[in-house]
Amino acid sequence: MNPSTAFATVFVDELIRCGLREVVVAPGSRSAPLAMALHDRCGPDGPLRLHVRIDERTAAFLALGLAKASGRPAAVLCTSGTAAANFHPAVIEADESGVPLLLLTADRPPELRGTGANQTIDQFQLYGAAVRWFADAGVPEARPGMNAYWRSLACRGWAAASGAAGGFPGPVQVNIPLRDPLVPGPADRRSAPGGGEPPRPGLLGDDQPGWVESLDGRPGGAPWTRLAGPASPERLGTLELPWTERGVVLAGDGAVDAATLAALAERAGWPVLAEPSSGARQGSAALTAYQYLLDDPKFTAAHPPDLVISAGRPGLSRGQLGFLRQAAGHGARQVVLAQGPGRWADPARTATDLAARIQLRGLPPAGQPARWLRRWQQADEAARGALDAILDAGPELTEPRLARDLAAALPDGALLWAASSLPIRDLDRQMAGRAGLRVLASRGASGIDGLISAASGAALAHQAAGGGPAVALLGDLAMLHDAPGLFAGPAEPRPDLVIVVASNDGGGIFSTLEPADFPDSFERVFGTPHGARLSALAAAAGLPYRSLRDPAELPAALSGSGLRIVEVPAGRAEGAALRHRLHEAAVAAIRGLG
Ligand SMILES: Cc1ncc(C[n+]2csc(CCOP(=O)(O)OP(=O)(O)O)c2C)c(N)n1
Ligand SMILES: [Mg+2]
Repeated sequence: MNPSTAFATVFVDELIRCGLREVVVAPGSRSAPLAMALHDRCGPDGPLRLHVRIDERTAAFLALGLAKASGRPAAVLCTSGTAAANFHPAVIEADESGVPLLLLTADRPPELRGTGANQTIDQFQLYGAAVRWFADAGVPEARPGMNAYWRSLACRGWAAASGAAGGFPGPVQVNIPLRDPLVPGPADRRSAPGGGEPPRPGLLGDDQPGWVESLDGRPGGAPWTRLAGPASPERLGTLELPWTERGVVLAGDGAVDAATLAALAERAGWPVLAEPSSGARQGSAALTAYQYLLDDPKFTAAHPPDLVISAGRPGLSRGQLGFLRQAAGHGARQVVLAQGPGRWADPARTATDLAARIQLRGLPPAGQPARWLRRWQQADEAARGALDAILDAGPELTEPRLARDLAAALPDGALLWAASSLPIRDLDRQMAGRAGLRVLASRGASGIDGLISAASGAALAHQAAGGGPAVALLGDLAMLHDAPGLFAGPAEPRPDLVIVVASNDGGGIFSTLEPADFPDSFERVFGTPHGARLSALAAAAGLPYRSLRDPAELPAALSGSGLRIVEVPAGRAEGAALRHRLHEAAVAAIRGLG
């Protein structure tokens, strides 16, 4: 067996022993040994599920979605050169949001580097500090000791990406220089069971032609380095707090143990201000219009908390950050719950305490009226009533209404992927709290890139684990940004995913921001109308498409199976005007309570 094939076969086998199940491959020649080894281990009964994509940026975001929804590392493989650089946006998102990714970048051997050799760039620590761990594997060689090296290398990469050895999960790059030959030789093919298949450790036993040592892994399919039982990486402890009436829970993306936190808030009588992708927007204390409450300085001045518990990374709106600062000004204690080892969010630098979790002392007897919570809830209900009256008045499926109705229409067990820009914000302002819906978003770096792919990956993993239907709510620029994410070959696993596009011919969010006051530059530089026909894009990808305007037809539009596109036409200026009207009406309703 040649060294490149031996390495790839052993390395893939070891990653499988660690727990690898989902792998994405983008085509190339230098990566051939790994691509073939991965392909060899997938199939109806094989341990791996393989996904092939042309564009490495798409491939990496697909892996990100797979890893995010499954909670276990997904691997993505590319060839040398700019291919590896195209992983970078997903690497940054994975770093910021703690998603375990294994980046396998094939490289040219050292003698070809720095010589102007074809498709050769500097791949050493290509992603800088965005990875948890980087290893340059070295060119595989046929000498004793390599089996232990390759297998322990795979285990280290797995441990660093998954966080199983104690760190915060995230991306890991293993750079793999490979020398020709890059495909199995005739002898390898002949010797393998079944004739044409490449050899496989454990199947071959002693039959490893020309190799210098056994390439077998540990007996019984065990990994080379077994990690001791459930990880207990937290050094941070539980913070014991005396109960106080005026507490507030603020939950952002990446909140840990969100359901427990929501239940605790309910018991403590504290309103829950939870972003859609926090997972904490559930239970009777979760508000649906909290952003409008935070928009109203009169309401926030009249309701200063003396304790704020924040989880995940809040920061979807200026209102949340203003609220944190205002609470700090009143001397409120602010307890931040860490997202994981070494990772916590404190965007307003107002944290007074950091803890893994909290425990409350002196809770009032259950069933006692929670006056503080009631006041927040009454304001929330008043705002909701005013908002719904406006949303329901017109015949059109406006963007805010689409967000509200979509989140309500999906069955329990469904997954909703929310794009950056207005989709996640419309959901945040309009979505009713509910426990059965899983809302995911790329909030680490809040990019509008890779979202079709990330949503596809998340849907694939969600459904592989028995989850229900999936929907992605995307803006039209986000859709165009990741158009390659629509294209997958006939052999590729397809998610059951509806891509619902809020289609306002440009960046609608900018119409709600300061640049909108500069009409000279606004439309071309910020609005960025493109006039793209999404129906034609869908046709190019061979995907079902429909346009949707009537709110009553939303459930029917979501029906079907496979990957499909639903376009909801909208206007940017009209959207901004509607959002302003919603704000005014909600604040008036809150103030109307006296
Ligand atoms: C990769 C990337 N490029 C640029 C931005 C800046 N940006 C934020 S929102 C936005 C407009 C998004 O437009 P669209 O997806 O149509 O959503 P809409 O604002 O219309 O809801 C842009 C360009 C970003 N977040 N990420
Ligand atoms: Mg748009």
